[in-house]
Amino acid sequence: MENKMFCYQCQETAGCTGCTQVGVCGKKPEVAAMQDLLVYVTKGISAVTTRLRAQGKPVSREVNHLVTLNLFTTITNANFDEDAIVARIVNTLERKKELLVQLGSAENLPDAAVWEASREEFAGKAAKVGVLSTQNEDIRSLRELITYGLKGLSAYSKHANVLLEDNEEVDAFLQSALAKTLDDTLGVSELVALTLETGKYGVDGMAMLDKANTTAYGNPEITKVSLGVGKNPGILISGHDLRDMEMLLKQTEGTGVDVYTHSEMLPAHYYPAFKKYPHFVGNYGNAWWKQKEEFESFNGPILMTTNCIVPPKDSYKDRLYTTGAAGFPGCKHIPGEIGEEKDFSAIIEHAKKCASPTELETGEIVGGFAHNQVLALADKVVDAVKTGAIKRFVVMAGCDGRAKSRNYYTDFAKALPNDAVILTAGCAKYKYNKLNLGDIGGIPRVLDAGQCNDSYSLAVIALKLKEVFGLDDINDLPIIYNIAWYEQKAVIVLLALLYLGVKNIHLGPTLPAFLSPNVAKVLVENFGIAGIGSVEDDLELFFGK
Ligand code: SF4
Ligand code: SF3
Repeated sequence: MENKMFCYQCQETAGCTGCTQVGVCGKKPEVAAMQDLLVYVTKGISAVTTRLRAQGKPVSREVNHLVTLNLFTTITNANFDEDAIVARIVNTLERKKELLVQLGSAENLPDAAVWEASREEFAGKAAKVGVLSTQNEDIRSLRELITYGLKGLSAYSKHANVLLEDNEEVDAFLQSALAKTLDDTLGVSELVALTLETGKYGVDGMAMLDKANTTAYGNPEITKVSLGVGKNPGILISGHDLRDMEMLLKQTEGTGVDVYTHSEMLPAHYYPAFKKYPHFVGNYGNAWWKQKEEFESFNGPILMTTNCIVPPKDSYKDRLYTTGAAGFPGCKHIPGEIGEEKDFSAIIEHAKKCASPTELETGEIVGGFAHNQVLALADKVVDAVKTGAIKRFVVMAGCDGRAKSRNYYTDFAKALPNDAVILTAGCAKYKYNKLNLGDIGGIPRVLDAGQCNDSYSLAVIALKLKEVFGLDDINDLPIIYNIAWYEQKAVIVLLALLYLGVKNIHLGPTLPAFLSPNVAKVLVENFGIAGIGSVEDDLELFFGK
């Protein structure tokens, strides 16, 4: 069958090789094509900005934000709206034209940097610039690995940008790296080096976001989050954007409408600034992939601030709103640029007409173990390690997903020895955060640092423990890494960990399809990256018989 599209950027890619007819995620070929073209023109404008910087000319924040928002828009499950993506291509081409004038000469710039066209030509061009346009499979693999890492970095940068934090160095790197993925003179070794450098900027980007979040909303602290529901109508907010969270909480105050978090927004409960709202009730449901059932029974409107959107059922499509990088055709999009106050009144009025949520479960879960909170407990943790009460930490951060094979993570968590503590972040936690795995001397056996970007916290904790125990190598700590991945934010987290020198990371449920055999070999030989096996085999591998 002829390929209508080619995308292999996420873990659920068809047949572990590539989606070629339609995305497993629901992405249509037309949307995939426009995403390919958006990535292409974003690489093009990045080649221009990189040249401008080399000439000592400044690049505006607005252009930096355009680049990151473009990439964020193409992340798995963020935006399915072809018109919105086309509008971003058109806007990027216009901005690029202005920048080319500033540059003066376009000599030796790649095609992506000088290409311009009308809307009618987009589809034809898109067909020529997708992933498969790079013939050599190793170069393709590395270019995509870097591009996906940069997509993740863009998402995290954008979350910091909305809190008015910027890092010109990160943006300059991001754009120069994008431009390098167009450069046919770069071979495997240069691109491997660029991959690791991307990890360095991943650390910087996550540090910037951590600073932005904690400056704006305080340090996450131990928090019990209710899983039940109240009697008022509610709004469910999903995704990762804490600035949207803040605006929604403020605007719903005193309206009689409650606010619930979904999936990756759960950690919002851990921040002091959000705890003060009495109508911030709890968390509803589980990870992103269960939203078809759970959004139906929520009964009220849902605000998607980022990925992961599952194409909605008709039964609740009119209740689904998007904002920021997120989009879905036919669903209302709430506009608002960085620095602007968004107007959520339509969602609030909508909620008032809806029934209260149907209860899915009761009880509570505990979280809030970001670096500041864990370091506040450092003495207790260090003691527990010294006395042998805690023998191992197991980092099980990352993503959740539909694949049945992900039950491995539930079974693995259940089967862990009682003296092992799970460190987590991201939506992967929903595989085991309601199992009641108990505590060790008051330290819960599942320590949730927050969203996927808060994996940064886990690195800070590891580095601190290394210091406390006087170790030279981060790999001498009693920490096992068994990470689940799904989309491209997990890629930047992985590259960041590699940059920090972490070895022997296990990645599942399957290794990325975009790793060619040779690139996978480089990761295995230099970093000990491995997949997962059966729970029994892996327990034996990690803990011995
Ligand atoms: Fe397929 Fe994943 Fe790409 Fe969607 S994002 S089209 S599921 S590879
Ligand atoms: Fe989840 Fe999409 Fe990755 Fe932020 S919301 S971790 S999958």
